[in-house]
Amino acid sequence: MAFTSSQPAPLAHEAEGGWRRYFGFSLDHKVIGIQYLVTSFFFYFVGGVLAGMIRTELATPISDFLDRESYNEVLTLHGTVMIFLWIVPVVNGAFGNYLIPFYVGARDMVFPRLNAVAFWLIPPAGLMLISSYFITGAAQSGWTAYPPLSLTTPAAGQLIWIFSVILLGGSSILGGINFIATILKLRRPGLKLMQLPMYCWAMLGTSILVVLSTPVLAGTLILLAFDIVAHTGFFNPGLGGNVVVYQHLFWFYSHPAVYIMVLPAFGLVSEILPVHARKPLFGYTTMVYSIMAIVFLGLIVWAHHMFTSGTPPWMRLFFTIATAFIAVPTGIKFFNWLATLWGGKIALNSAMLFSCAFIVNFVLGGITGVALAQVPFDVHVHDTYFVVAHFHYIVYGGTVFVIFASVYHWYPKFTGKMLDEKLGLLHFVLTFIGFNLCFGPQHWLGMNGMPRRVAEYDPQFTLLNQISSVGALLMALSTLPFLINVVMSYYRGQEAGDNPWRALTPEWLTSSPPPVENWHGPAPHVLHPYGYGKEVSP
Ligand code: HEM
Ligand SMILES: [Cu+2]
Repeated sequence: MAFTSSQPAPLAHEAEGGWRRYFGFSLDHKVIGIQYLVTSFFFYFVGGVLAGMIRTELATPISDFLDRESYNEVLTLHGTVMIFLWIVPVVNGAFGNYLIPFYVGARDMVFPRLNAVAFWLIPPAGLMLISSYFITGAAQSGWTAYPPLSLTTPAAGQLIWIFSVILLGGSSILGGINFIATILKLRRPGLKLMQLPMYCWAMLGTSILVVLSTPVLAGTLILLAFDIVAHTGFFNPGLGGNVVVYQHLFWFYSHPAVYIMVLPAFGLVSEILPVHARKPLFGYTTMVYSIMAIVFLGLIVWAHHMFTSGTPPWMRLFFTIATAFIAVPTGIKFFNWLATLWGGKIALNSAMLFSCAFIVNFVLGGITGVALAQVPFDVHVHDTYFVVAHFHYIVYGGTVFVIFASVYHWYPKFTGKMLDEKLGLLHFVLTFIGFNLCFGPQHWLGMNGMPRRVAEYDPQFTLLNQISSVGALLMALSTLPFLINVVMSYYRGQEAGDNPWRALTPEWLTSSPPPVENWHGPAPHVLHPYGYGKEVSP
């Protein structure tokens, strides 16, 4: 393997395949990126239907639409699908595979076959997980699978869940290795790390987290499987095991996992804002250091999820302080984005609207996060709807908004067609209102004591739950203009041309969609990916 320059990847046979390539074992990073994108959107809709079932159940205080067991299954599937089959693959696999080779000036990822294998682990894992609901009954212990619950609920569904999550984790690790190697080793000669577009740094940081933490999850789940199948008792107090050990191991992965879901989104939004504000990305160097600080701190804050698990006082103190520290690099990035917008020639198109809404939602989710890191407050709202509100502001208000912004931004590159801006605006308005209606009231529900993960609740919580369910309905409706837009524009959309946004990053300096070898000639040497408003040529 030539590690030094833009290697001519084994692409020769790719050119002939046409649309069939998208259904087979393609080695082209762009095809794999789109395969990830479409697959994860499919699972997003599955997860959305499950969310709709949860919200329908919660529209009334009694358990009428779903019985308790089914509610637990639906809840577990919703969380698992949304995390492992939607957010993680879409922000890493889809955009990472499509964009990273362009950004480093290469013609493909460094390990194209590994790349394809990583993708092809996802559909069987996802289908297996979903089908467990219909065949054996799905897992019921939530996406966290805490023992002893995961040891006492029906074993078949739990084991299928474990197997699927391990496959998905494996996919993520293979992808992470590929991103690290590609960014570090496949840059075109002369391109320095500090000249890379910010998404590369975000993906480098994220992939370091993936490679360090995902194996811990896989190992933990293997131990859990042994406990279920062979009664080994690692986590079973009845057999001398320790449930808190499981929590430590689980959160050693799952706190970094929130950064695995949100750092790439930071990277994507850092690409989108400068283009549509016609300004350079503010504070490039501080952005890079912030990402790396988040990676480091992200690995040492996990026990803030365990303040009610009998953690000793010194541990509570350490994890509170470490968590508060994370707010610093995150705040730096937030102010950098604002400064990027400040005084810019802002085009208020769909990509920009979703990006700005991301900033707003994410700040709200960040503030409730810092609040949750304070032990007295966390002890009060732990396992209540406040937590549900907090993380949906991060994962939905943050990451999902950026995913939509990214689709509006890169669709012209993927397809050669523009998306319709009117439908985009409708999609944005419905999503923004629906999202805030759905998750805003949950802060109050949580502070007033409504526990999460239950199908029934005290009737005093009815009104706010109904508002929340109406919000969810609006969110469901909001996907209609989006879907119509994506399909219609593909056939009837306005031609995009190569570079409709007059952007400077390398994926725009080629045709739309790009040729198999990414550029017709040599890769462009982009030294100033954010040189907007200045007298520089890319
Ligand atoms: C499409 C809009 C969405 C709606 C209406 C929705 C709604 C819900 C509801 C009502 C719960 C149950 C809370 C509880 O009882 O603990 C829940 C849980 C959860 N949701 Fe969502 N959600 C949505 C999107 C997402 C997304 C995009 C993610 C991405 C990561 C996500 C991740 C989770 C997780 C991790 C849980 C916890 C599951 C568990 O406790 O095992 N949700 N969601
Ligand atoms: Cu955390």
